[in-house]
Amino acid sequence: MQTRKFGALAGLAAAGVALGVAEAVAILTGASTSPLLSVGGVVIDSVPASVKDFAVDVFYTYDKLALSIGTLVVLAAIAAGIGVLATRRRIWGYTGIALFGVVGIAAALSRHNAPWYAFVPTLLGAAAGAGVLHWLLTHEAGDNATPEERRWFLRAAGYTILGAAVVGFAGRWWSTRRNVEADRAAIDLPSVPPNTVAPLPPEADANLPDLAPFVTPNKDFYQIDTSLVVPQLTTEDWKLRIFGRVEKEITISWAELLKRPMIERYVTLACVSNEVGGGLISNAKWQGVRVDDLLAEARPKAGADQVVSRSIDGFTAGTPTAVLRDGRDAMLAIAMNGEPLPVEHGFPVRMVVPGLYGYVSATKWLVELELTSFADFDAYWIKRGWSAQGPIKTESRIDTPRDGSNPRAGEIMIAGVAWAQHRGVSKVEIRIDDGAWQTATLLPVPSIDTWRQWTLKWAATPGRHRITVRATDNGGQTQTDAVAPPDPDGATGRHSINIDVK
Ligand SMILES: Nc1nc2c(c(=O)[nH]1)N[C@H]1C(S)=C(S)[C@@H](COP(=O)(O)O)O[C@H]1N2
Ligand SMILES: [Mo]
Repeated sequence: MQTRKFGALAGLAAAGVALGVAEAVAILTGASTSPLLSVGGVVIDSVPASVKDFAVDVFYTYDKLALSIGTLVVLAAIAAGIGVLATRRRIWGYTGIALFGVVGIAAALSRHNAPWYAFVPTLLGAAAGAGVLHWLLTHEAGDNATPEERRWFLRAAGYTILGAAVVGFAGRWWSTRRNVEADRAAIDLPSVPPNTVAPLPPEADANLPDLAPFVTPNKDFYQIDTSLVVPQLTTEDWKLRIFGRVEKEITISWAELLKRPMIERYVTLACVSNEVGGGLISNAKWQGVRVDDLLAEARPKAGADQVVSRSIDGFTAGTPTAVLRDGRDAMLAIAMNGEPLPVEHGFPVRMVVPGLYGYVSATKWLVELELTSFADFDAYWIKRGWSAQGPIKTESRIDTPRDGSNPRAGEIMIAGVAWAQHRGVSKVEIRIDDGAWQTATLLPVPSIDTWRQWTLKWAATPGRHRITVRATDNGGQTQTDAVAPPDPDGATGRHSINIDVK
């Protein structure tokens, strides 16, 4: 075997073992101490917002999978290079591993709430990697090796890489799923007093194929967050601290939260990154505790015009204190569509605020509410150039017929959703080609805080047609046709589709 190939394999084996050991140790010390996850987290937090939008656009919510795979490919290439160098001078190999170690340790220690022992997984991983490199290099099967030695080496390197990969991935999977799913399954949701339950009008859903259902099933609910693996927070470890510019600091445990009065509401969440016609919007029934009650107990001081909600992973959103206290159903949600919050959607507790985009309100894995001012603190996306104020814009979408489809001539149903959370949708209009705006039928809704389905029957004539939608909210504002991108405070424009009627 050529020395170069041998070196590359040895480098890969050393890196595989280093990562495998580090990930296995991180099972004990916590996901936040994993070098892979903390380096990934640093990358996510430091890429410019424009690149991140691009990633969201291109990979949708698979952006993090793409990031992980990309990282592994780059790591493998560097590891192979280090291995090759190590066959020339061994010290270069150890130096390469040490540099990786330093990067991993620096990243782990820099993470939000990093424990003092966050360096341990990387240190042990790097030591194991160096050991493997040493071992393989002293059993050098380079140019003057016998065929048996070569085969032995290939097999040793192969098994080492495979073993490390299996240990690493199995460990990561096991450690992220362990406690929390069992904890979640054991939860007995407190009942909601009947008079606080938001009734769902039976006719809210037209039940048309291709039309987004009025209530989005949890598994189909859009997901956006900055965490590489979803934070795992048990109800036992969870507590919420309300502090900052308040008269009375409050800390609440899970048991105490469950004892408080609960409400249940349908609220449609929307992401500011949603493009016109896009799918980063979903509707669910949330159960939780009113935020205004808690704030009233904490008594915000004068000038505390911003409530910063902070996640266990350090994400922050800044919400106007006035919005949280204006009587709308802002809540600390513990359940989504009748089950405890799915881990991806913020288990055990998240914020839900009707009328505001998620990036300024909907903090998942919530652990802190800090009363401060907009002048004093910029939350996660504000630091990256997005608007500090994020009211949801009045928008609408055509779901059926599908863009580019070929429906048969004759009567067809055009249908979609429209939203203007906390103002409510008062009218939806449809235009076929350059015709007049026709008023669509609005389906009933439980409140002004959800999206609203709409339908319009149309006698489709053969040929190409363009269908455009616009909504008007209860404030009398009609959705603008001025096209704007999502950055900095939400996309505008009108959704239209092209069809070819047969
Ligand atoms: N901890 C945490 N909470 C978060 C985010 C995040 O990155 N981290 N993203 C916010 C954004 S931008 C949106 S749009 C909503 C999405 O909530 P969902 O994933 O449950 O749909 O969560 C918000 N809460
Ligand atoms: Mo978002």
